[in-house]
Order: sequence, then structure tokens, then C-alpha cells
Amino acid sequence: MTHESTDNGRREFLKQGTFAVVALSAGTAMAQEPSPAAGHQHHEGHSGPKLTTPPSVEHQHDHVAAEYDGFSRYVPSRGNDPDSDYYIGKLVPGFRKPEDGPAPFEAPDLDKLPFVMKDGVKEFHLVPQSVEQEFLPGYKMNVWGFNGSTPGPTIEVTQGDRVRIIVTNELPEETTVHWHGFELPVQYDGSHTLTQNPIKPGQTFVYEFDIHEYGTFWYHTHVAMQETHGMVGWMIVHPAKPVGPPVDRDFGLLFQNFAILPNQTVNDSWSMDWNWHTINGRSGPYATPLVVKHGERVRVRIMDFSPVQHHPIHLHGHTFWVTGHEGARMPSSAWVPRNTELIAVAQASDFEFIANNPGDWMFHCHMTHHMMNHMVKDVGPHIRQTDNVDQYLANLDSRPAVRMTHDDPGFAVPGYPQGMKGMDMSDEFMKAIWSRREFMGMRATAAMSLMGLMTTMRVLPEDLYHRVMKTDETIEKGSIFAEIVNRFGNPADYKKAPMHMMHGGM
Ligand SMILES: [Cu+2]
Repeated sequence: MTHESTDNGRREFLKQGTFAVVALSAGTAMAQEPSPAAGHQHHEGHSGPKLTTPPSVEHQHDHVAAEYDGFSRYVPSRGNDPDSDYYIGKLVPGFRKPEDGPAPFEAPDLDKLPFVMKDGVKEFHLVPQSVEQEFLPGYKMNVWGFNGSTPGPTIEVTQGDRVRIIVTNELPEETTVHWHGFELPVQYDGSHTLTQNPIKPGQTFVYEFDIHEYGTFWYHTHVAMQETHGMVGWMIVHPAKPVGPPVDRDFGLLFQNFAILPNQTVNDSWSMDWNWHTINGRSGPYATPLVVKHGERVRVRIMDFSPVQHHPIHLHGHTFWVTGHEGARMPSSAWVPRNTELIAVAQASDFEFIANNPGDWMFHCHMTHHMMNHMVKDVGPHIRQTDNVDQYLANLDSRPAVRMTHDDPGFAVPGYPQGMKGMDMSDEFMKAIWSRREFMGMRATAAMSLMGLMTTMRVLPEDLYHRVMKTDETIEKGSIFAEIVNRFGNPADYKKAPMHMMHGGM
């Protein structure tokens, strides 16, 4: 711990893990969604020297500073002293107003499970059932989940709540639901036959317990092989007493693997090979990007519910602090700065970082076989089967051209529900990808690099964030990315993507 900060109020707040002091020292509360007209347009088209702190943004968020012991929330930086509270943004607070409480949890592409208050209890209805989940546009799989999706809808509660979860089994076989990690009365633990009789098809079982803890939890079937079909969902518990530093965004990405073989839309639970990879029930590029504002403090909770495989999750362009694992937040003295964190089956890790580096950043599992579905991509010897070494060596300046087509018999699997050799990206497919506002302004070729367990962390200056997330302006492909290069990069060296790249033939 260092003692260089002159802002005693903030330091006390950070030490005590309460918002009370910073609320007093904050002065005028900043606007949560400032108007884009408030002075951010002056960078438009700028291609000069690199910018550091946007003064207008700082002006609006006057309860937080831009600089902390050499760390800036607006430019890549880490500070000088690894023991500083602010090294790599460690305890740098977000913009969120303390009185607004914890940032709502956002699991892209998943719904939240609604509840009603009954006698002081939050009552939920959860329905295990067969669901049709669209992993990619046009690729509908018959898997199992809850309330119409896999993962099921997110249960979001607060420490101290009492919950009643009414589970009605619509599966064609018996099940139970386990509340993973909770310290609850054993009869509600959901351990199939160990702690309760199975819930038979059509029957209902009511789970009711107090939430003592906060952190990253989930629910899942406790019939082991049902897990492989997708029977899981988030159960996020916010702390009763806010824990600093406040984050502006609280995302969750739930990683799964499935084995869905030729001519099938049903998962093979006996498989040890997994060809479909999903984040919150979708594969890249259909997994919706996470979009944040430049300078925000961001939390991402990652959870691995794959049957047998682990995921080293890597974020480009930033260094994050690992602040917690499944079920608990770590004391800040135990936080670890990383850019890749290995998350094993049934484990979770919470990342926190200041989004101080604008851009569209890859956020993905680093297992090469998880970075695409079906473990195939058109590179290397597979697409050069008709060539031989002599042809390559004959002319070192000009190698044999690669035939960029999908008609190579090497990967023809009759009836396979997806193009085995690369992903067929039809016009309809691409339309579905680009119809989401979170994708607007990304490079025209962005979808081609996102497959399997890959998504994007988009860090946008406030005015660009507003254009993408709040307006219905027409945003040309690549325009937001190019503007970020203009402001923060080297536009002289930047080439925009071809607008009509071969989607099916690349
Ligand atoms: Cu992986």
C-alpha cells in the first residue's frame, strides 16, 4: 500500500469498501448518460497527434479522477509502483454513482428470470425443458435448458434475500436443480437422490432458502449427463453492502461445448470431442459483443460449464485484475493482474479493468480448437492437398496459389449441419450478424475472425458509444473502427477492410 494520494476521502472509501465517503466527496453527481452534444464532437475526423484525456468526459465525471499514481483511465498505462492501490487501475473507481447501487448484471444474449415478491420472498418459476437454441443464424440445435434457452435465464438477487424457486419439470425424464455454491439447508441442495427425490416429468418441486453470500454463482441440473445438454444458468448475487471500487459494467460470459454430429441437431452426451462452442448460448460471431465506454471500470464474470474442457480466456489490449472466483470475491491483496486466465470446468473468474484503450478487442478462449466450430479453418496443408513440396521449392518467389473454395473433398461430410470447411456465411447469416447494434461500425471483415468461443470487447469513446448504442443513425461498416484509429492510432498506416470479402469462399 502506498500513501501518495492526497484524496483522503477516496482512500477511505476504498479501504472501507463503502460508498458513503465518496458520495460526500463526489460533489455534483455526474450524468449517467451524458448527451453526446455535450462536447465530444470536436475529435471528429481528427487525424493529428494522439489524444490523452478527453477533457469534456472528465468534466462530466468530476467525482473521479483521470490519473492515479501514474495510471490513466484514458490511455494505456499501468503506473510505476506495483504496490500502489492504483497499479494497472487496481482500485480505480468507475463513474457509477454510489447511490445507484451495484451495476446491473448483463449476460449478453440471455434473459433475466423475473420474480414476484411474496411475503418478503423473491419467488421465481424455473422450467427445465427441451429448447431450440440458435447457436448461429440458421443453426438451430435441439438442446436442453430452462425457460426456453440454454443457458437458462439469469437469476439476479441480493445478499440477504430469501428466494423461492418453483421448479416444474417439463423434460421427458426426471431431474433436480442444484444451486451451485450456496450454503443452504441440505434438503434444498438439489443433489439428485442424495438430498431429494427426483422431480419426475410434469412434477413441481419448490426450493426455498436464504442467500447468505454474494458473488458469481449458477444453477444447473444435478443429473450429470443432463449437464452436457446445456442445463445451466447464471445466479448472480450482489453484495448487500456495496463493495468498492464501483464498476460501471458487470458482464457475464458462460462458456459451453457441445457435440453435435453429422445429420444431427441433438447433442451427443457420450462424446469426448466437442465441435460446437458457445458463449451464453451462441457461437462467434453471433455471440454479441460487449460494448463499454472509454474509461469505464468493467467487470466480466467468466464461467466454464463445458463437459470436460478448460478455457484459457484472453483479453486483448488490456490487463485485468482477477478479483474473484466462483462464489467469492478475493481480498484485494490477493488480486492478480493477467491478460489470460485459465478457467476450469465448473469454475468462474471475475475480471476487473479500466477500459483505457479504445478499440474492438478480441476476447476469447485461447484453445485453438475452441476458436472455431468443428476445429477447422482454411489454413495450412489442408487447403494445399493438391500441391507438393517440389512445387513450393521450384519458385521461392511465387508459391502455388491456394484454391479458396469449399469444394475440397477432404472435408466433405454428407449431411453435416454446417460447412465443415470453414463456416458458410450466407447473406442471411451476415444480415443477422450485422443487424445487432453492438456490431455497428466494426470492420466489414470482423465476423470472419470471430468463431467458436470468440467475442469482442468494444471500448468506445463516449460520443461513438452513443452513436452505436443509443441512436438509429446509419453507421457504415468500419466507420467506428476507423474513427478510433484516427483518434488514437496511426491513420496513415491503416487500410480499411474490403467491403465485399468472400464470405463463403474465404
Ligand atoms: Cu476453450
